[in-house]
Amino acid sequence: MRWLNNICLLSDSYKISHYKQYPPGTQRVYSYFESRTGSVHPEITFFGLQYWLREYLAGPVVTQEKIDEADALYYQHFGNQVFNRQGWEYILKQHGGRLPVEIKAAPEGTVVGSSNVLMTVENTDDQAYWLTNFLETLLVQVWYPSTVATQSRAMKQIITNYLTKTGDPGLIDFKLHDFGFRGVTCPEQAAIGGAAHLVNFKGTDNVPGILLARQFYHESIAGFSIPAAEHSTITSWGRDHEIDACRNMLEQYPTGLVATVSDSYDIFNCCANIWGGVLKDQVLARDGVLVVRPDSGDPPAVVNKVLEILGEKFGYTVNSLGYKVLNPKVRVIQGDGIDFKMLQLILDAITQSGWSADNLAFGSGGGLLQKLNRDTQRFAFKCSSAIINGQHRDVYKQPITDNGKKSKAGRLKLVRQDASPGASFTTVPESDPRPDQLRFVFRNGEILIDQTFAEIRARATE
Ligand code: AOY
Repeated sequence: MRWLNNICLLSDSYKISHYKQYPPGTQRVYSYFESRTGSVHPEITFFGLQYWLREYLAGPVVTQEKIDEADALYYQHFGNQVFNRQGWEYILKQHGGRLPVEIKAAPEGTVVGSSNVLMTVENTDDQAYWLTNFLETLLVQVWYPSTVATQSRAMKQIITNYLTKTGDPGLIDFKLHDFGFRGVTCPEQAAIGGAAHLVNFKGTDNVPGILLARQFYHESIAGFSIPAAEHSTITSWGRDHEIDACRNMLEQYPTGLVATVSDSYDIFNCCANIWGGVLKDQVLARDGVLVVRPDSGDPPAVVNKVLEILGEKFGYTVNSLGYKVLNPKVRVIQGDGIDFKMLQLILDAITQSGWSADNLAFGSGGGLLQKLNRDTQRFAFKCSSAIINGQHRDVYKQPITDNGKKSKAGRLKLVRQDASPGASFTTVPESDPRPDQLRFVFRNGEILIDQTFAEIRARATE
């Protein structure tokens, strides 16, 4: 980030005041991050921490200029001297501006049942007891890539189920394409959410997602795309010239995959009389695949009808599973209205009509990157242990007004339930003899583990 790079200013305002609020003699604050029961998906794909560590927390991040800037800003913001200038100057002088905390985390790409510990944070210098939870605000933002990866993986499972039942599950990598760049709030969010989706898939139009995987996870090209039309490139030819726009697509891209949005005026006419009519021979002669994109109407009904028309015009075969597969020169992509629920409705509708899921790919924008929030998987960061005057203390909350908000107590580890490699995870006290699956990723300003996108992808498919 060219700005928003002063760590003293990257927290909620109230956290500035917290250093005075812990009990006297507080030396260590130990906190953990979890998804408190999956209200939507029961398993979390943990992803994105390495971006926050590298972009915001690694190296000497505190300078005298930043402290001075924060001191002045907070004086105005609170109308009082609330800022912990001494605390930050201590980090600058004693630690060269490096953050005296250590962070353990699940390996990225790990799929963990909800209500397990995913990360722990603890200060490494008694004077910096206040720093652990100061970092909550930034660190909890990992909820976003983790929720995108979780939701994208759930959609992958749905599509895979239908491919297995009606076609070829080997096609899964390109079955859910990221259309979401325009629908998110800023390029950084596009990058983070886009990379999270690429943990599970390889199709994307979200270029920043590729950039994040390249810059922070050593993957030179994590996602792929193809030439494709938008409405302007079709409608600018004029209402009576849709056919010329379509012909132009075939001529400009004589080989390979090419996608054309086909609902500018009448998707059914375009399928029957343009693609399957005047241009049919050209489509069949093409050395590649034409991907027809409907983009309006009730998705299950429209997709079904488009498959029927294309089947009638271009022909189809019946595969060994008994499902119809279109002539290999034509396929369909539905990118309008796709979220977790709609995916299921469309796949169910086409299966009922005897069409293999092989015929269809999906695009998803808002449903993939924006239709979610921190409560989708109920992510939270809470203190569970402290050392006060040399004494360890278990720390937790348990509100009578919502027992679901109860937090864990003590120092935690994440273990496999049993010795088998794919065994599910459970959270136990640190004293448990089983090996901790959390690994130290950060200590005193240093990043301790460099995870690659390839290993993260492999973990997410374990
Ligand atoms: N892209 C597959 C390649 C991408 C897109 C991007 C918003 C594509 C469309 C397509 O076929 O049709 C952002 C809407 C569509």
